[in-house]
Amino acid sequence: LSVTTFGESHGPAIGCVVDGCPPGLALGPEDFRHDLERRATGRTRHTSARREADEVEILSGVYEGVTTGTPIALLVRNTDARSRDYDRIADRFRPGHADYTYWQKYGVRDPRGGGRSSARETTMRVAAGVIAKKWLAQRHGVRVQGWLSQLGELVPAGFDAGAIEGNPFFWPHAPQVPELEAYMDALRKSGDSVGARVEVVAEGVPAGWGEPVYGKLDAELAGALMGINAVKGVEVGDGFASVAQRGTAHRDPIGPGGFESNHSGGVLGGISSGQPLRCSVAFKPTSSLRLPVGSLDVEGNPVEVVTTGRHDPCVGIRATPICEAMVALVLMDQALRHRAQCGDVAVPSLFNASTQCTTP
Ligand code: EPS
Repeated sequence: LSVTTFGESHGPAIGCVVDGCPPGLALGPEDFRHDLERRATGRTRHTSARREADEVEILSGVYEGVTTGTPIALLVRNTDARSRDYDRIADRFRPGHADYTYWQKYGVRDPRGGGRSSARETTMRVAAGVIAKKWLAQRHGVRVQGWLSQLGELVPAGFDAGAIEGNPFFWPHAPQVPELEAYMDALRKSGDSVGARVEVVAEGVPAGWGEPVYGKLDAELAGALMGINAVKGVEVGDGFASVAQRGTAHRDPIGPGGFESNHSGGVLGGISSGQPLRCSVAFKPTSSLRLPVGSLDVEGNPVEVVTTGRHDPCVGIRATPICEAMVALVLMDQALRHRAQCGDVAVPSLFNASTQCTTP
């Protein structure tokens, strides 16, 4: 499976091409609505006020409601771009932002908004991920669910999977939502931004997906998640907490019913173990701020940068569906690769229970 996206935040449209999806998967524009709404700006006061319709047009790869096996091209037209927000910074670089490195690399400045480095691009990752989620669910019973596991210094005081979709933060503990609202209101008023952490779990992944050396499942997940705008860290399983653990604590004992804990995060030796797959993703604070900061302009003159416009005070708030999409795309790719190489191999399960331990 391969995925690429195209388009700029302030161009006429953004899109993606998903190549390698098997034929026969039912797919229509309505399939994309739910996840694109979950990611979209302008739906609550806690994200950017830009209001995009985010309506998907299927340009190719689908005939009479099913995928044909040919490349699937999806298009979303930009309907609410406002480039005047960027006039004041068209010749200068926002500290912490990609506009400096794009300039150093290409020597061309597209002053219409964030261009390719804008979080707008993640719309198409989510759209592509919808295809992978649907295929994984139908073909393998795999379910991918994410949630916000940290907002600035706030962490969930409890966990209820049923609460995640009931609030705009994807927060798993409903009683804390008013506290999060107040936190975001104060942050927005201050003009500053904050980072966040997103957790993603994929349940129902069978043992055996992933390559053992190059193309390890965890390496592919890390690469895919790290490729999302503003991501600064990815963990699989216990991740960096493993540093302070003993082997006796980290290893997951195996009993007749399966693994008795899940510190590995569902990957051993680059191959899925059959346990829930667990990833954690760190998002940096948004760099487009109205609080002034020193920088240089394209000629090297010292300038002050103030970014006005419709920016997210915490881009991690709407990153949950993006992380889910990247996990789903990696899993679909690995499932297809596994089928190509090992489709004829049948190894019976050692375990006498079909359910696996889901907690660390
Ligand atoms: C973004 C800046 C804002 C956000 C945008 C991401 O848009 P604009 O370029 O119009 O100021 O609204 O996010 C989206 C439009 C989206 O759909 O995610 C940025 O600089 O990353």
